[in-house]
Amino acid sequence: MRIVDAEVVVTSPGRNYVLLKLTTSDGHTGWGDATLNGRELAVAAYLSEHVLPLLDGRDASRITDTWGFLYRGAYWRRGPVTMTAISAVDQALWDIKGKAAGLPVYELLGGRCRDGVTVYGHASGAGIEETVAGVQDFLDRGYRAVRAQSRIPGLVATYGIGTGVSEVYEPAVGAVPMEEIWETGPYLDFVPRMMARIRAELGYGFDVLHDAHHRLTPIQAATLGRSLEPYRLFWLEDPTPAEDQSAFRVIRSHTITPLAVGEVFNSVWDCQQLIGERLIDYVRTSVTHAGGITHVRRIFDFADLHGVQTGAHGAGDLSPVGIAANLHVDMAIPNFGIQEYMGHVEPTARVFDVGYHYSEGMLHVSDRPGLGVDVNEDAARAYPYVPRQLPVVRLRDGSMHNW
Ligand code: EZ4
Ligand code: CO
Repeated sequence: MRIVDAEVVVTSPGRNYVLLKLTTSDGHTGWGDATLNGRELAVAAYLSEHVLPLLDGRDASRITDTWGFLYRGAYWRRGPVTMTAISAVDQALWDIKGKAAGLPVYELLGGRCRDGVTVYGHASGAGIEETVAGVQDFLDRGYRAVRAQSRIPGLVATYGIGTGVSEVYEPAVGAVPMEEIWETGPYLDFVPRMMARIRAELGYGFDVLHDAHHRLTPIQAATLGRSLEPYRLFWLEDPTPAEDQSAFRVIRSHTITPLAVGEVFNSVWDCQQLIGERLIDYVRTSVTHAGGITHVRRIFDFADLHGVQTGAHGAGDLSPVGIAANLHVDMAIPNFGIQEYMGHVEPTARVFDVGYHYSEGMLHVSDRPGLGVDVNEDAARAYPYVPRQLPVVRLRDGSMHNW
């Protein structure tokens, strides 16, 4: 089973997605997600200029060997662009292996450990009342875990807030990013009041999550974590910029609020200390950005050895192919915690034939062979790439901060 064709597909049905399609000599096709939000074309070029020429004629059944060939063979290791590109090849090869075997990928990973993948939804609002209503709306739709984000009074824009109730935020179209102003004081005052209202009005019979999106210092994060303890969060996500791993010793020594980190990580080396020292409770690496199923499985096994559970990134900037790849891993690992699920904007369904479905707080993978997501290439061509930028953040005095 040789790779005889490889193609990069860039499409923008509401958001930009980069996909890799591999075809084998015996007629199987495999799809991989190569989407890196805001830096899409770098991965597309890495693949088409540096990876695709190496794949021609390779044995498609040798997934781990191909992973090592691309990782070690580049000499320049790690980094989001490299690891997203390797991931796309890895996903496509797992998709092919499943199709060749006539089995869904989770069967090849050891079979199902659970009935479905518990997901959390994204509630947001222009203030506390709207956010409480947004959480209630998710509970009404069967979710048992909801992330709550609200606009902060006094701040013009806040991370995670769409234009209407629980509408997901979308990156701005154009070559120049939007600039937002951030103030930590009002945020630290607001979030505990929001969580108090959520618990007072909706009770403790569901899980609530929150994403601080890298905005705090370690001691501010410790302060927030401690003030949220009465509301028993499922997790506080990304309280500080995640590359500073020892910062989490400070946070951890002050609060019992569970911590989740890692959507921006692309290898096990990014979270070696966080997991090895048990400084976090959930690791958020995704198949798409952390080297594919082959590498994410190793991260999640390493986490399991240290009592850390998984909570893979699943925002709308991951294509349905990448989400499906995460779901197959989620089904097959013992230390699954939760899966992020934002869904996709409407035109996405015209490009992707998505095998998984949502029901009663869970996503269910399909039993189609492989990853179970197909791509309509004619439809994909109808949505050409649109430059989009994630926002950037400054403090009141004009200095740069973290979005
Ligand atoms: O900001 O995926 O927890 N989810 C998140 C996401 C990220 C985007 C960045 O591309 O933090 O909303
Ligand atoms: Co996040």
